[in-house]
Amino acid sequence: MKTDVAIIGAGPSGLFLANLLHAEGIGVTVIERQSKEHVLSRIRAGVLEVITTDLLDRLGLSERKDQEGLEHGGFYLARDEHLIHIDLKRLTGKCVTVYGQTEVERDLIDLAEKEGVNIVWSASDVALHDVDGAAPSVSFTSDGTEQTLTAKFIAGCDGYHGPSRQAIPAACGAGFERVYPFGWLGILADVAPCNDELIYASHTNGFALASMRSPSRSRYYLQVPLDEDINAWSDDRIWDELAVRLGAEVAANMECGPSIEKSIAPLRSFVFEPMRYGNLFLAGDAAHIVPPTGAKGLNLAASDVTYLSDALIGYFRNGNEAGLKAYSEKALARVWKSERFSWYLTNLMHRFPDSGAFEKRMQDAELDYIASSEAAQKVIAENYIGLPL
Ligand code: RFL
Ligand code: PHB
Repeated sequence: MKTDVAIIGAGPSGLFLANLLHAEGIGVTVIERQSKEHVLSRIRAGVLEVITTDLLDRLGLSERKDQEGLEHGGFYLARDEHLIHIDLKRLTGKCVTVYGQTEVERDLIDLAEKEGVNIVWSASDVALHDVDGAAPSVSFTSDGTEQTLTAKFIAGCDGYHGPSRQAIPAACGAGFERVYPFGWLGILADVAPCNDELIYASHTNGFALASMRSPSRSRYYLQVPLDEDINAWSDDRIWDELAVRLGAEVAANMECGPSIEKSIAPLRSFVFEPMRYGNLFLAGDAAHIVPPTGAKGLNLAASDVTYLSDALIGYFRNGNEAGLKAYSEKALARVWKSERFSWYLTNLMHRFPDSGAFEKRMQDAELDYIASSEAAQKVIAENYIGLPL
């Protein structure tokens, strides 16, 4: 098998890239480890920046997003009972869109299937070969048959644990990492959201987030210790703890109900530099991870893929390699700023097990400052709606 660009991974990075390149007549094959059903059952990000909704619009995928997505002109930071409104619309002129990653992936898969993009689901033993040579290839097993796909370029869109980044020799790159001493317990339930905008709450017991997927589906998170057993958290215990951390006023509007999904995700900041090795280009979580506090993970995948698709289109249209040469530096400049914001918001809003009274007062002072300063609110707002490409 032969193609122009072999794409490893059918998450948002791989699916966006495949559709953008295919629309320009560039040959792509996507190789995904999981089944389509599994990919469409994963509950992940929920907040889209304008650059991400723009990408959906560019692919002609506006309809369902415009109908079902919720435009949010602001969100709240909460400390104990006190709410600080960050008015995104007034401070930046822009909104974010609440539309789940699962829906984004469903739209991208439907489009790919309609347009005849080749996606190999449930591929095993995926391995990269000769990525810095003249004939890069990807080998994999599909339906019990070993296959090899040769390509001009390989796009590593296979997330943090995928094989692409591992194919780069240790001497040719470096990872920068911070692992946080806690995770987020997430719960999805078919109940009306407690508020019309998201609430990020800092509480002595730990962080909590009230989010949503639709007017009848809510998504909540609780900071929990890293080694927490999910079985220790019955639905009732989760609702009780959310009520405590979100405060009485918010809790009065909180509807409780049976969970549809419940899981614990660890929090990590990670960046790998550079995002290119030979003919291999990394995009999305394969190259970087952010803690979810700033809602940046999916949006960074969208910015990487915007840069990478432009660069590949430039190459295949007129042999221009300038975009490919600039890709890593350009993508990393935006990645590091989103890393900084996600790290900042995580530090501001969570309880750290080794922090004492001094650190707590620093967090309180910062939240007080944000509450009283339009300049501070604007800094948060312009990072939250997403920095320009
Ligand atoms: P993805 O979505 O992880 O997709 C990578 C794809 O590669 C496949 N893969 C392989 N394919 C072939 N061969 C192999 N050996 C492979 N190994 C892996 C995987 O099956 C998968 O389909 O990366 P991508 O496309 O870069 O997209 C990034 C986003 O998914 C990610 O940044 C966000 O979802 C992060 N994230 C969140 N971000 C937010 O902004 N807000 C959130 O609330 C939020 N919650 C989350 C999250 C990530 C989570 N993960 C990864 C466990 C919650 C969770 C649980
Ligand atoms: C979500 O709805 O899953 C969500 C929203 C905002 C975040 C993180 C997760 O910062």
